[in-house]
Amino acid sequence: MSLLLDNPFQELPPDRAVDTDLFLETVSHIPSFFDCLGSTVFSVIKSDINGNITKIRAVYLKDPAKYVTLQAIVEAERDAHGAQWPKVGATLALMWLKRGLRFIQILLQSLADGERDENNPNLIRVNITKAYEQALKKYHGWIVQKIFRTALLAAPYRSNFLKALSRGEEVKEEDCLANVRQFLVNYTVTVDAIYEMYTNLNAELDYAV
Ligand code: CIS
Repeated sequence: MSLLLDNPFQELPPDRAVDTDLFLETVSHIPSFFDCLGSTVFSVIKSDINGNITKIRAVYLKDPAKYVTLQAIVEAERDAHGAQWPKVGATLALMWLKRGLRFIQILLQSLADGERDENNPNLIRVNITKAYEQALKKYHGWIVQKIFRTALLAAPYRSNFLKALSRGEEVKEEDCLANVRQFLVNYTVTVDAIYEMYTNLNAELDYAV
């Protein structure tokens, strides 16, 4: 069975509001995936994503009825924090988490679209580099860009990556990519909705770390 389809994102309602509890439950399955990638460099990324999720969950649990959507959290923090906002609390954690989610979206879409380095068809560096350049690079100074280059060298082979997405089972590449495409439908809509919310609320920042 596909790891992705075991933990699918749900279809959004017509107003495209993202349910906080469902969102947190779904993204909580992402960090453990890094353990199958086989290099300690991924533990830095795992811990960053875990930290984001933990921070958003801590705010949500203070008042689940009030924070039923992600937008309710971001708006409540805007009203509570004045000039510090949006570089604060769950608003900041979600700002970074959505960038990691966009990275995953572009990487998976690129694989599903069959983009590959014809000279090295079993490498996924072209797909990873595309995702990095579009989702993260502009938010990274040279030290973090160096971590990226190290992670790129430690990236799994395409065949091993697809196998990990299939829970270690031998699944035909076409079947695995079909699962990826199915997973991407609601996933992409959700990530787009979070980006749109940040734009509409003027909550996006472009500083680099
Ligand atoms: C397959 C190989 C992939 C290679 C990936 C290379 C990626 C790029 C490497 C960049 C290194 C990043 C190291 C961390 C940098 C952080 O400094 C930076 C800024 O952090 C933020 C905090 O998050 O800083 C803020 C202050 O300025 C705050 O401290 C904030 O924390 S807060 O607010 O919570 O306190 N962070 C980043 O730049 C984000 C980096 C995200 C990188 C995401 C990379 C994802 C790679 C995924 C590869 C695997 C894809 C597999 C696809 C799906 C698997 C899912 C399986 C489970 C299914 C679940 C269903 C959903």
